[in-house]
Amino acid sequence: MNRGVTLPLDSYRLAQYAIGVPCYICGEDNNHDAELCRHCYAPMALAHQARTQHVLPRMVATIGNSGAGKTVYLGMLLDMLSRQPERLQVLARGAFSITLQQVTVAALARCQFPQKTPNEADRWNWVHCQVRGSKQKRPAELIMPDVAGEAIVEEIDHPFSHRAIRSLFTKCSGAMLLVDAQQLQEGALDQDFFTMKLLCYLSELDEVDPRTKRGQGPPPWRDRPVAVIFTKADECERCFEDPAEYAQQHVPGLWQFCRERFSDVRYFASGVAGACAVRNVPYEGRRRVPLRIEPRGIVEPFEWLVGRLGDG
Ligand SMILES: Nc1nc2c(ncn2[C@@H]2O[C@H](COP(=O)(O)OP(=O)(O)OP(=O)(O)O)[C@@H](O)[C@H]2O)c(=O)[nH]1
Ligand SMILES: [Mg+2]
Ligand SMILES: [Zn+2]
Repeated sequence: MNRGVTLPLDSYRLAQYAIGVPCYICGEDNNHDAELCRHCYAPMALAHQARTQHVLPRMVATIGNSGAGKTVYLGMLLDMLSRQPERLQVLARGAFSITLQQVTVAALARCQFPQKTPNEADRWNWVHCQVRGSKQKRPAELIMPDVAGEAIVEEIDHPFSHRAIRSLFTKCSGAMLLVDAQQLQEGALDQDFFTMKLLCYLSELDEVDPRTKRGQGPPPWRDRPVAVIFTKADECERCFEDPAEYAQQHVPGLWQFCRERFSDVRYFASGVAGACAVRNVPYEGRRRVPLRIEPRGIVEPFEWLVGRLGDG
């Protein structure tokens, strides 16, 4: 004998999949329960968080060649700010926003530098935080990813190869451009070529972005604040004395380009290690390790940039 049973139909759940949730970074639609955007691999939490806020988060790009020191700088910056609330108050939004600080500090505490950022976009660390400067009335909502330098180079050489990077550069309100002072000291020209290519790429983005032409979105690149930061300045003290003069002498191409095409540029020097040594690591070869951590000039560039972004 068959007994009648009532089975609830869960088909209403499918309705949720009919409505796409746009990714905050690239703007493409995703399912409501996606963790990462299926187009650019940015965390979808950014889109969900942005929808619940009155002020739309703005993006700050940290740009630099592979090995320029982006991960070390950003991780250290977030760690210092979370411990010194009197200068800038920073509040992380979402647990994923703390991973970068955690990974960097854990490595430095073991007297190591963090691993190179993988080239795959789904493995990048994103930080979404609320920042309030001492002179600002309202806190700013900022999104700052730590992307791989190699991916930046690929996107510059082959536009549209990395969606997240292109969207980030198109939409960001300001940038921190990291230049490896240690390499400059050794006379390598890579940094100057990389930064000139990058600045060309950025200024061309304005020409292709219809929102800039219509006066929507962030201002054209020429008016966005750019903090040029000489990293690893602990290896070359002269950099701290006058970073602008150092730029003029060691990266003349960058200096000239910034003077002609960008109106809001300031030069800084920063260093995280007090002293470094070279260690032989099995199967890896020679690796630089920090002997002590003495952060200098870390907060100043970011403080300047947040001040330039204003309350808007
Ligand atoms: N002396 C000194 N060396 C540093 C400093 N910051 C970074 N380095 C060195 O630079 C290397 C690269 O630093 P990262 O922060 O991983 O560089 P990155 O820009 O994130 O590189 P990608 O992840 O490949 O894009 C480190 O492994 C260190 O050897 C610093 O403040 N001082
Ligand atoms: Mg990195
Ligand atoms: Zn996306």
